[in-house]
Amino acid sequence: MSHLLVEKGVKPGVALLRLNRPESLNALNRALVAELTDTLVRLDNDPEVRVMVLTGDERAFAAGADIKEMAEDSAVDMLLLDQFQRWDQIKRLKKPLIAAVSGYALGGGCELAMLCDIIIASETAQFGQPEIKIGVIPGAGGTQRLTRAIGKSRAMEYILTGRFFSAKQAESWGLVSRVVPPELYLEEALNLAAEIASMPPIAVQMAKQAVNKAYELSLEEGLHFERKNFYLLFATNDQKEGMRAFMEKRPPTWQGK
Ligand code: DAK
Repeated sequence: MSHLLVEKGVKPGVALLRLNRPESLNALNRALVAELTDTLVRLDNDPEVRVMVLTGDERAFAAGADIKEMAEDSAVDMLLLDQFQRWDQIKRLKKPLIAAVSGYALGGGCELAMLCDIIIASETAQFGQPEIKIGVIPGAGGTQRLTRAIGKSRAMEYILTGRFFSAKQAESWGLVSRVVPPELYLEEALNLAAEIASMPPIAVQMAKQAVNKAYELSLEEGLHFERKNFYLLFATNDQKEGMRAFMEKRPPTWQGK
């Protein structure tokens, strides 16, 4: 049975993906990670989709990788399974991916949320990298992305103790964009997705790429990258349309070309 529910066109240009293993708090077993990454890559190449939203349920976004599945694995099993390649596919998506997080986002669940471009959280969200408590450390980017997002001292504190932190803390430290009441977090994420989906799609992709480079390049290299993408957009019909529509005082019609 599929543990991922996919709904295309939930708003214009928006696809919604729901992790659906409620009996184990959406723990990410290998089958689910494979289905999730295959689906994300497919939607990334689907012209009808401009923005993707990933969510779980009220109780959990995802409580981590499936501990029961990996408990008896050896280092060689881990190496041969090459799950990291799956996670890297998420990083390479061209279109924006928004996480709508309620309840637990722990371990691999927190890492999955951090792989998304934007996180909208319910007041009930709890984040953490509790891997230390089961004898390991974060393995899908947690030590790097959490540190970049909330700073070294806090990341050390939470990664070395495995303690959870709240949605409010995550918001005040800049890990999430916004915290909203539990009944609104998904709607808020879908509305944001619809707003982004109404923007010129190539410019959206170029902007996403450039913002992501801010994490990886020096300022000089990042500015250079931004400039190249900026020039490139002057080769699109949408740039001409956007600027002409402004001068003609009418709304633009995007072609995605
Ligand atoms: N894996 C498997 N099952 C899980 C699970 C998990 N991560 N989290 C919860 N469950 C299951 C529980 O075992 C329980 O199942 P039954 O016992 O009823 O069969 C069910 O979900 C409900 O959970 P609880 O009964 O524990 O519910 P509570 O409300 O009492 O507690 C909790 C909620 C979230 C505090 C607790 O379930 C908990 O501490 N869960 C584990 C959290 C955790 O340690 N997460 C980090 C896992 S390590 C990799 C990439 C990533 C990773 C690894 C490799 N590669 C690329 C190779 C990531 C590693 C991790 O995430």
